[in-house]
This record gives sequence, structure tokens and C-alpha cells, in this order.
Amino acid sequence: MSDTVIPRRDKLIAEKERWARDRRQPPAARPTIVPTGGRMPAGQHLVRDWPVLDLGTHPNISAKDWALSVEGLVHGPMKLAYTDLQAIPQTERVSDIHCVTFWSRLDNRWRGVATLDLLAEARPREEARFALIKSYDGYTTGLPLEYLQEPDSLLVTHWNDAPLTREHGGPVRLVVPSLYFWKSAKWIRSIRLVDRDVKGFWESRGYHMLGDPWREQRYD
Ligand SMILES: Nc1nc2c(c(=O)[nH]1)N[C@H]1C(S)=C(S)[C@@H](COP(=O)(O)O)O[C@H]1N2
Ligand SMILES: [Mo]
Repeated sequence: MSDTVIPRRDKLIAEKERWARDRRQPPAARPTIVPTGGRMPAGQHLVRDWPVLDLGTHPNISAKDWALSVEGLVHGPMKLAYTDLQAIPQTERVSDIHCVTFWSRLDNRWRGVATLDLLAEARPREEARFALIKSYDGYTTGLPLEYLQEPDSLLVTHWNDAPLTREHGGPVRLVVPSLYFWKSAKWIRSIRLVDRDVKGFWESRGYHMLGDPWREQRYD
């Protein structure tokens, strides 16, 4: 495996690891200003901006240079260029972001390709149960295959009708709204289907393997 060296924003990462170790609790209840109709999982507070969180390097990949591999336990491995992605029917979804660091951002309008549609083309093998995601900054994360088969899970190229910015993972990122946002890999590079759960960057540092915000699965 020729993994790029992961650039570390060491202090921030050390702090987040410490939070995981201490099973950090949310800061004393902050008021939620607008009614959210039961859309806020326990411990979350609402933000209106969109924070940038990552390992500290924003890979500079043009749409022309970007490519995604779908590999591992699939009948039809694929390597897709940005233009291939655009040739697949586009999906638009509105969904909420829930970050393990206690903020949520509601009503994000995403456009891209449903991972469900992509996987239908790659045809997972019978033994495929989980996906290991890799990104251009060396980041990794793992999740059960069925979360990529939910209709809201997308390979996103546009947010609120504008091309996804580089700092938020452009040209293409993963968005899996039903899990905490660390599963939504920015600058996505490959999806590998595997038969057992593999720890990614944060899962190796004390974060939960699944990360369901509705069950507050923050830390393992
Ligand atoms: N490639 C990559 N994807 C990543 C990360 C990262 O460091 N590298 N950080 C994750 C974490 S911990 C969070 S909270 C979200 C933040 O996404 P945002 O910067 O668009 O808010 O990206 C996730 N995806
Ligand atoms: Mo995060």
C-alpha cells in the first residue's frame, strides 16, 4: 500500500484524541435558537456557518486530475474520472450535518452521484460487508456497506448550488448524513469493499466504529 504520509495538525489531533479518551461530554446545554423539529441529536448544538475540520492539508486536485477507484470485493472494479461521474444520473438531496465535536448544520443541499447508483454499477460481491474509504490527503475511514446504499449518501460535487470548495473537500467528497461527519471523507480517492470492518484515521484514535449520532456513538 503506498499511502501518502498523513499531514498532522498535531495539536488539534492530540486534543481530539484526548476528548475521545476522556469520553468528552457536550458543553453545558447551549440553547438552540430556532425550532428544529426533533432534528437535533442529543448533545448537539446548531451552527449556521460551516466549520472547516480536517488534518490540516487541503489537497489541490483539479477536476481534471481527480479520479475515484471502486475496488476490492466488487464484480466490476471501476476507475472514474470527474467526467465519468458527471455522466451518471445526478442526485440532489437536502440533509443535515452532525459533527462529533457537537455542532450540527441543517438543510444542506447536496448534488452529486448517489453511492447506491455507483455501487449498482460496481456490483458488490456476496462477501462485501464494509467499505474502507481513502482520500487524497491520506485520510481513511471505514463504515458498513449499507450506509453507502442509503438514498441520502452521495459523492458530492455541489453544495447549495455552487461547486464544492476545496476546503470542504472539492472537487468530490463523500457525504453520509446518517453518521457523524468524520465518515464523510473529503477529497475522496477510493472506495474499497471488504468483508470486515477496518479502522480508519479517527477510528484508530478512539472514535466509534459506526458513529450513529442518534445513538450518540461518539467514542468507542
Ligand atoms: N479527507 C479528509 N476527510 C475528512 C477529514 C479529513 O481530515 N480528511 N476530516 C473529517 C472530519 S473529522 C470532519 S468533522 C469533516 C469536516 O468536514 P468540513 O471541513 O467540510 O466541515 O470532514 C471529515 N472528512
Ligand atoms: Mo470531526
